Amino acid sequence: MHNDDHNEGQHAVTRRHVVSGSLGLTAALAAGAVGATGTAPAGKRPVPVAGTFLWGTASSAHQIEGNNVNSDFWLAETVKPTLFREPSGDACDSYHRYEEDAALAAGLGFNAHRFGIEWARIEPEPGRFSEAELDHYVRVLESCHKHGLAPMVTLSHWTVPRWFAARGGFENAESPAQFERFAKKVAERLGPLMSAATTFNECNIGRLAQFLFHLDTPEAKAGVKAMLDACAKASGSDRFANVLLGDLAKSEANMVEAHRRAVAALKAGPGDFPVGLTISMQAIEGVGDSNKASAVADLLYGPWLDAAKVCDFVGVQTYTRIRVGTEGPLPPPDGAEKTGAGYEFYPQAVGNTVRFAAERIGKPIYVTENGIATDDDTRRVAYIDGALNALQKAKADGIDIRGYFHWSLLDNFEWTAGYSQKFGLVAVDRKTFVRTPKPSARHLGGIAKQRRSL
Ligand code: IFM
Repeated sequence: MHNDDHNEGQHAVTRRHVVSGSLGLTAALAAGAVGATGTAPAGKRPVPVAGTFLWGTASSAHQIEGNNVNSDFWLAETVKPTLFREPSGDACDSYHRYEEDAALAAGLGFNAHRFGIEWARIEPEPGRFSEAELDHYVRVLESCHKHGLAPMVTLSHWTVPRWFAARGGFENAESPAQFERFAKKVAERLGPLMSAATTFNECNIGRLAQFLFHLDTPEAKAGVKAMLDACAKASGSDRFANVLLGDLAKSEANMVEAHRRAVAALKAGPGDFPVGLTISMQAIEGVGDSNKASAVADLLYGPWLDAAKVCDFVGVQTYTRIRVGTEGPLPPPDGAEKTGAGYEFYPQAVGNTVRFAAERIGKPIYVTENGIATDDDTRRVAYIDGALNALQKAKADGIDIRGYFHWSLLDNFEWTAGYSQKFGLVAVDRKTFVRTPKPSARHLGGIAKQRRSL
């Protein structure tokens, strides 16, 4: 998310801004959890997490795996014109280095691991599932168990298979059934190995993108259209649609239905784990009398607060605050520190959002993302301390917070901003993929090791 729109004059949007910085478990699997091929061997079972506070890091498949060539985003990154600063390419090569990542996270002190599985790999053609890719994710899940990490799996973190986008994505009336088919397969093959799952990551991202990036301006619309037209042409489609940049009037009801069906599919499968929905929630602070804060909240969440009520938990994802005056959103206060993503450094925001989620949704809460883009790791440490402090206060006030996942373990592909924004606790060499923990990694990992809870 970029609030420098405000600094550049109201509603200015640069091509780079559009997607970047989006603002951007229960039950342990029972002791007899089974893998795809039978009973999971001892030492490879999901760690028991019932009553355990989860400390982890969060990531998505596309942002770390690399070479997600069958996805809509890969295409969008490589067509001309594109809004992306650079393509994702090899990303962090986590497709091959997942074991190293799990060992690293566990060694730092975490007991949980949030990551995505990639639909574009698992179902490369409509209705054709890749057993080899499902096996790959079995191995990823088993490596979590081996290292004592409870895996929390995201089914859909924005990327979709190209064929799905070419058929109109979630604007297509058949999309809920298509997503359900995928969710059923995942539940069957991977469910027994999961400690928790979520359907959509930041289900309200389309709303956030339109609102904060002012996608209704002619300039922004033209940039998005040119890129999506190029994707459509490259895939022989006349209705190529993207989750973030599509027409919400056509897609949102289908996404809500897809979510509802996916929750049911995951619950009906052989696994036994809680299912949630993650929502991008920034602290919305009203400034002055008759401010429009509550109208802005309605606009940003739409149907999703209700949609989360069918879940076992809600994933709160917070990075900053949005101040709202009588005319709408305001820029950060004069002199406010900004993060590398251009918005206000405001770690205490997550204290507000967990309270909001508790009040409006009423389900147990996991903070499934929280973090900062910065080249100055001391600011990441300060951000972590500010956020945890705010969460401790919320917990003391009775808010049911069950885990904290920091975004992100690794410096990774930050959508249209490419590799320019560093959200990682761990640096990644872009050529060798060597991982180097930053002091913040030891700081948060040390807290996770020492504390049973917040
Ligand atoms: O990188 C993103 C992630 O994909 C979704 N939430 C916000 C993060 C940081 O911008």
